[in-house]
Amino acid sequence: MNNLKINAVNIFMILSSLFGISTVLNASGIVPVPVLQIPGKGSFTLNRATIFQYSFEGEHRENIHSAITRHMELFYGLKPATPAKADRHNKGAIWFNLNPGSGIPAEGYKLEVTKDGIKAEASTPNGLFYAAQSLLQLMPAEQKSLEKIEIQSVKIEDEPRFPWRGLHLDVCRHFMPKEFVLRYLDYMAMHKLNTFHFHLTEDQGWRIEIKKYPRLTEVGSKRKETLIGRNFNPDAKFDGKPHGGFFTQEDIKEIVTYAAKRYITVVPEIEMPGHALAALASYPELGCTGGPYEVATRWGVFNDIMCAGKEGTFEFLEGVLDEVIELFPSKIIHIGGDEAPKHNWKECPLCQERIRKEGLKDEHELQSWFITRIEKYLNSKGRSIIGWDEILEGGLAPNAAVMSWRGEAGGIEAAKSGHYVVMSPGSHCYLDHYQAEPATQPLAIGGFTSLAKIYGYEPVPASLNAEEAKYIMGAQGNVWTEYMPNSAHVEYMVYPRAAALSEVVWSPKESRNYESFMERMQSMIKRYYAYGINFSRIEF
Ligand code: TNX
Repeated sequence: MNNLKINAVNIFMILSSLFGISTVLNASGIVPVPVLQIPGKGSFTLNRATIFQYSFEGEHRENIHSAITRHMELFYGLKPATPAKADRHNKGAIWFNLNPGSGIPAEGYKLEVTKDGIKAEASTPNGLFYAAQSLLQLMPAEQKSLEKIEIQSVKIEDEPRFPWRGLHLDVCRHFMPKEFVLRYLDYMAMHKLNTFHFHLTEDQGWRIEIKKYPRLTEVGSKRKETLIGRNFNPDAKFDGKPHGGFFTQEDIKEIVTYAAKRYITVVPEIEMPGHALAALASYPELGCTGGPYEVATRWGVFNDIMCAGKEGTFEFLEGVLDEVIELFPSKIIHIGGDEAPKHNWKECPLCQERIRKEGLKDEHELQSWFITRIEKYLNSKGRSIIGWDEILEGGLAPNAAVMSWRGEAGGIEAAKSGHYVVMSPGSHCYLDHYQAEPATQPLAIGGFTSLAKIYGYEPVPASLNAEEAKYIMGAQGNVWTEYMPNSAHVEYMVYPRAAALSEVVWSPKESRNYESFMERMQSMIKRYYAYGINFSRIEF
């Protein structure tokens, strides 16, 4: 993998100096920028008669071919013919060659366009899917009816820098319909993002049907009203309107299948022990005080969390997780772990008894014990856990990965102790933060993460040595929806910033260049128009 990268980067450098950097960087308008692109002479003409051939059949062929068909129909009203099987490239054809022995790294691909045809090669279907995404970006970005499409000759060699290229969505603070989640996945695929972090449970709403615990959705998926304006405004008013919604297990299956066809892993997050008021409102016996509790109507951090002393809490969580792992094939399950105030645990006789019995030092160690117990359970089912960086407090569960959000310190500590890490620091990766001067923007939670700032993010901290750096699985953009009441608003906050993130996690560090990115984004923006994405026009 590294060899290919080093060679590719070297060739890239040589070409850059020969032709002037922008010629090479913009050989095509592809975002995220590929590892290597060598422009060729002439072009290939694609028309209705062009045949798409594949070295393989079955569901992967269907996934790749239908991604191409959908795009070509929507953009040019040109529907490619039914795919055919071929073991070699035929003149005039577009050939997708799945070649496990090619030595191309997982998710990587080669793509060659000449006047005689197009060849894509990869060792995995994922790689061919990304070859197809790049090919679509070599086609005209404008949506207009076309009978033939000219594709400039080019040779591309490409592979992602990181295996975790994540985008998160909080469907709890504001529920988002299934149709939108599916579109969200489409846009991720277009940017070669491969991990969808689905934040499903919160204080303000429980959004996944669990058959064993029906009250989670009967009670926990609804709140009676929602705060208007900022959380910390003491005069804040409420809108008086009930808000609710949840995904049935059938919906979840549909989302997971849809994602898989786009080579996206859906990582579900079930929050524990904090951010759990909706669960407590449904089953008050899960809390230390026994309630009553109410699904939260304002934002923030709440003292009422799950009781760590009661066995019933673990019976409940195991019951929930049993259904979750049936629905989500992801090896990694997110167990939350953030923002769990220890106030109630300090007062609760059962939590205190647990601390004594288990020989724990304090409530932080109790949280660590809690998470480790859940980790053991999930490990026994063949899954592993990731949690927010608070799970480091009181000792990290032995096999846990860490999602570093309060800056990078948690991620650095975890990587240094041999734990896998996803970087998602609030400073650079929070897509709920303002993207421009707040006075010009709709209300947001705060912060400031411009397009250029996220583009400049470097997921591997300088303080890690090469060995430790291997534990950085990648980075992720987080989309908390306290101040995003609907899907149009989510799109406004996410695009084009997720495009900048895609280049951070996919492209070689050396190839990143903001000017080139902005130039290439001109084409991407045209695609956003065609797809009807409500992107932010601040920079465009
Ligand atoms: C902190 S990030 C939270 C979320 C909020 C977010 C708002 C994290 C692990 N916890 O519950 O929605 O800040 O930016």
